[in-house]
Amino acid sequence: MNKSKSTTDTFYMRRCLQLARQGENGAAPNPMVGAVIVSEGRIIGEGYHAHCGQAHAEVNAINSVRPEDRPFLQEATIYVSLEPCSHFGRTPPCAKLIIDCHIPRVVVGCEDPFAKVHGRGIQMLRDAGVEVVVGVLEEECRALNRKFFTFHTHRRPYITLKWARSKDGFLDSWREALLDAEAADSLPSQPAEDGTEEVTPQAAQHPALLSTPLTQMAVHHQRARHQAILVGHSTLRLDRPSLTVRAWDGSDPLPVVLGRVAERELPRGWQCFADIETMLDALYRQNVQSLLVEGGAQTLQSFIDAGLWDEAWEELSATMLQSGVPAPRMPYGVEKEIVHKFGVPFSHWTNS
Ligand code: AOF
Ligand code: ZN
Repeated sequence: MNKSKSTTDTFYMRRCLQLARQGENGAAPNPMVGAVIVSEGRIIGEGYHAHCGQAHAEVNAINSVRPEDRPFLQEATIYVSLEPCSHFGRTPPCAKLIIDCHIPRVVVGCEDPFAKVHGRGIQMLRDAGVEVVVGVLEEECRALNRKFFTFHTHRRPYITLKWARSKDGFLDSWREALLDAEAADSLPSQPAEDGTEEVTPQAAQHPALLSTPLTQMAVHHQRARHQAILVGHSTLRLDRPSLTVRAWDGSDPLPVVLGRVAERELPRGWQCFADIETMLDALYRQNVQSLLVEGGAQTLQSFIDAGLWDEAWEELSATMLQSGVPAPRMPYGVEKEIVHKFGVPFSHWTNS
């Protein structure tokens, strides 16, 4: 590839990435994908994958070409941030559409890790005589769909850990703070006859200690970006969290509890698993691509200790709690950055 061509390819691939991000609220569990059709230095079509189950980026880009520009398809290049699909899923294969439209050149950001595609789209195009360039802005294209890539590569949901830490290093955990104090004695919860723990209804919906309208927004924004959400059984028992998306627009993630909970104590629609591995496997089989773990301390620590996490967010509150459960400990050597969301500071770790 000569230099000027590669600069041009990078330029249009950046536009694909920009378009792909428009699918941020609707594409999951499908990846965000953008496509641009260029003829003689002129963009004649653009599209992105907006909603899972609806048209793919290439289809939208091709459909956006005006009738008078359609003859130019035969000499155009189509740029796509992800390999065009080769399978009949909820929609027909994009590689076939590109071939049928006689587009002679395709520039692909990165290969699709999905087993049904995974190189077959590129092969299908090449077999039909289409010139295919693969790997333009590859890292950016993969990073954009980190959850999708993790899910298909590691065969488990992408795991995000989240907690709030007081200025003096304690977890924002009303129940655990209570347990830590004498108040624990007065909690009416008793082990049930079958050995599982009963839910304490008196504890329902107690507000988090460090919560503010802005931190609420940050939490709910994050919930809306995950397909499932998990707490440990003690948190369910003592906190009765609803785990819904209220302070942000988006659908509620699937609520999951880890540990033993009596069937009668399991809220409707919740799934319960005895251990992390079983839970990850079950969610994978249900095509749940992302999981947000919200506590408590022991549950978060067990994910960290098992190395089963992809990203962690620690909300840094300015409030002192004086006592309680220490915040989870991240492994040494994992680089931390400070990120602000809605003006709220967070420590952020990425597990590479
Ligand atoms: C593309 N272009 O814009 C996207 C692709 O069920 P379907 O038919 O929507 O297919 C979903 C799969 O297609 C998804 O897992 C991923 O492999 C690919 N997504 N492919 O050619 C797109 N979103
Ligand atoms: Zn497709």
